Amino acid sequence: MALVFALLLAGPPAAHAASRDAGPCAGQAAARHGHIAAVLDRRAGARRTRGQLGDARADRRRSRWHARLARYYGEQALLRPVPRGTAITYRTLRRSRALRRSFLTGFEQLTPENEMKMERLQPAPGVFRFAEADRMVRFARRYCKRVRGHTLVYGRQLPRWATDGRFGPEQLGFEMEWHVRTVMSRYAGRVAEWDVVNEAIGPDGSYARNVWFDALGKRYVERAFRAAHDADPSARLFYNDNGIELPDHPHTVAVRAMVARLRRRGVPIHGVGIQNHVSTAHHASEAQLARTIRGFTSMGLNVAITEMDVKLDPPGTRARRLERQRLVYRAAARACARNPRCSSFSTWGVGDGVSWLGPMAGGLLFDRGYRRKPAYSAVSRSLGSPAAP
Ligand code: 9MR
Repeated sequence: MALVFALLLAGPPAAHAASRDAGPCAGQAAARHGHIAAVLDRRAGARRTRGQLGDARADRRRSRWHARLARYYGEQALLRPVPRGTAITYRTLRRSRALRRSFLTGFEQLTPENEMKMERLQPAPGVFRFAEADRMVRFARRYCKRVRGHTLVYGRQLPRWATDGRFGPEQLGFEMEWHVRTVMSRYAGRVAEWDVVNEAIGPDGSYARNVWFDALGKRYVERAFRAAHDADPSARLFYNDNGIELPDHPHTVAVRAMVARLRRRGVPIHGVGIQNHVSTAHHASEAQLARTIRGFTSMGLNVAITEMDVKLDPPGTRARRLERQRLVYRAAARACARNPRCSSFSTWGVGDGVSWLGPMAGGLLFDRGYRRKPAYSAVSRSLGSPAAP
């Protein structure tokens, strides 16, 4: 307990502080935190001198206070080295009280699953619809949860006007930058981290064909990042991709080469999101994922695990498959937690009933009835537990 308290007071090591900030209520909570700690320190000091309270008891007392304060502000991130995140859709957030409860108690970060994609935010040229995204951001901030913005430039989930050929390459480039600027300016100061470009590279390592690449070539990636940084210079800007868990896979190698080139060119990119959609039969080991993460962090980038799910593959009883799933999740959480530049760990949905893979895939941390599965505590423990209440 004394050790936990000492660590809390000392705060995270410098590298962690750079990549793992404490979230939307950090200032407020930290001020209160500091004040209470000082009062308790004085009291404990006085008591100690009078010989009424031993060090261990004083520490236990202060630890309890810290935990209560953190709960009071919903600011688990202050105590938790790596925040846990999840994707949520607006529809389920509104409809399901069980989902809200699991989210509020089980996660520190929210990613709107579809509500910040271009087809939703800009259904007609110049016509922006922010209502649902706004409500999700407000909801998250009310409970001191961070928001990961997802995603500004993506080859899918595009409005018809962007793909029907009515705009030539030059106009499309302008529209892309205008979209990035408009969305980022709206959420500046409220959404600290964005997937600026999503899935620009294909499984064979070449650039994915999409409307942006076809119109602008590979330079569209750089243009998107520069526009994003202009609109909100304080935001952390990520490139996010699927299928890049294995360090030597052609896809991963190509993404590494792309972000290295962007860095050399002085493009403002701060991190890489590893989606990590895997299954109990096909997944990276802890050592492999750790090597992939290092491949990016050694360039000075942060990494986030952004969309993890672990589909339950046959064979075996449900219990056996859940155990295999627990180990896959634990390996990924450990690989992230052991690298100080791995800044968050997200699943793509709260519970199996709302997964994009359908209710039978069973890939998330909560089951269809929002009960915690074995993988839940493995992830939480691996990411670093908050002080016990
Ligand atoms: O979960 C999203 C699902 O509801 C959408 O129908 C789908 C459309 O492509 O996109 C899903 O989210 C994707 C994410 O935006 C990017 N990485 C892959 C995710 C799963 O397909």
